[in-house]
Amino acid sequence: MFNKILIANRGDVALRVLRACKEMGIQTVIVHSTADAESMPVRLADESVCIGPAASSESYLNIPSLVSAAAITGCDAVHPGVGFLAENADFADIVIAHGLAFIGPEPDHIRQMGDKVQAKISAAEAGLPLVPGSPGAVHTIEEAHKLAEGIGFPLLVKAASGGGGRGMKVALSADELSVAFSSARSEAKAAFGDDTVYLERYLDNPRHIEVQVIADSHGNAVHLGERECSVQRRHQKLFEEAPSPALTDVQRSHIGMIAAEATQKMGYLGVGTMEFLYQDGEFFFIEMNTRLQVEHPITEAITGIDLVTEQIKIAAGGVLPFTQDEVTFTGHAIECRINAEHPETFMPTPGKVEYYHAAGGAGVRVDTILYSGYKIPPYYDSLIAKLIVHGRDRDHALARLRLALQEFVVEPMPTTLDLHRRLVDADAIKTGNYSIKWLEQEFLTS
Ligand code: MV4
Repeated sequence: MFNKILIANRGDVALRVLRACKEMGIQTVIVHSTADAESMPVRLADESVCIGPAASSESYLNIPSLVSAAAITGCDAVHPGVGFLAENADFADIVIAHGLAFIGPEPDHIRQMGDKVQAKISAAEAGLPLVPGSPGAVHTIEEAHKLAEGIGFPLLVKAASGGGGRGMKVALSADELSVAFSSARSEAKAAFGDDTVYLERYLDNPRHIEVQVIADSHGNAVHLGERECSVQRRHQKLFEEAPSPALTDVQRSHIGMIAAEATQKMGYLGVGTMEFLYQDGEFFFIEMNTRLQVEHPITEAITGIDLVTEQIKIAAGGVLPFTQDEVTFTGHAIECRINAEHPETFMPTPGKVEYYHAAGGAGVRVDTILYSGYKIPPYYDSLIAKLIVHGRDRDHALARLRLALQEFVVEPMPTTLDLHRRLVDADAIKTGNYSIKWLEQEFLTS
């Protein structure tokens, strides 16, 4: 096992990883920017290293500073957390080249899944169902028109380096294809420095359902069920639940099984998430995330498995301590992302928290770095707390969520707590009958 881990992140996820390390008796080093010097993970870690100024590009994304911090403190492993460099294959390569373990998948898997065209090719080889589309990258408009005849309209032009919706354009008919193709390419070039695009049939009203997988370096791979992540705004998830209210138990074990088999065939290592669109009873693989996810606690709640301690054990060469048959699913879990954002305009609301009170009680988990007096910096994403509830079934989880949201206080700034308080009483949430369009096109417009 590792002696000392460098936590290359900030915020609630840095604290999440820190707690896992402490529980395992592993020494911790936290890095931080000047803006985060007073943060809770910095106070709680065994050691801390200031790696640069507030701007992420000069601190949390500064690879030489991070690797130097690991070297001078004598770490033997690096945990990248969520976001920042967690899916940067070059960072993983450099960490490994410096004799440190990277707590995550192998760099080649990160690289492969970062290229969405490659990701689809390996997913198909591993037996996952794809959205019908171009067999690979599409380089010319003539090629696009030819392929589009077979795919049909409406279709999407997507950036190979994309994700998060950037560089994605809809073409409703053949006369819109040229404009969609060239604007997707130029947007992709500007955002990612890569103008490679591919085509997919456009699904007009899908759900976003993702499957958590985990694999060790001894050939064992299992799935830990799915998460329903359709409640989102501008590709930012706000509310996630597990299991998905849309699936039957048969569909659930089917998609889980094929995801676990694919993970094993790929020789994947560590935790990962396979993202699917689900529409009219069918699953379509779209992307794979090669990192821990923000919403991992809902999977932890229903499985009782600690994803971060498992991640660390796997990176140290450990064997998965459970088989697929030993993974059991209990009850229902929901996560609300509480952001320092105005609940209607979604403008960030950084500043000093004068008063903080967390919800509590049975089945309630709060992952946060908040404390009364904490100054929410304006430089980073606005997630300030994750509220996770677990109940015996979906109605029980919703009842616990409603109560927890009543108890939760963050003052004086507006936060998305108020949005969640309205959300829990929405009909579509009560029934579980929503798609990726529901929040933006129905809930937020009413
Ligand atoms: C799609 C789609 C419909 N049809 N692909 C958006 C981000 C990227 N990760 C994939 N995305 C989508 N791909 C096909 N063929 C609709 C979306 C999409 C979406 C997907 C998941 C969660 C929220 C979304 C919001 C808008 C569009």
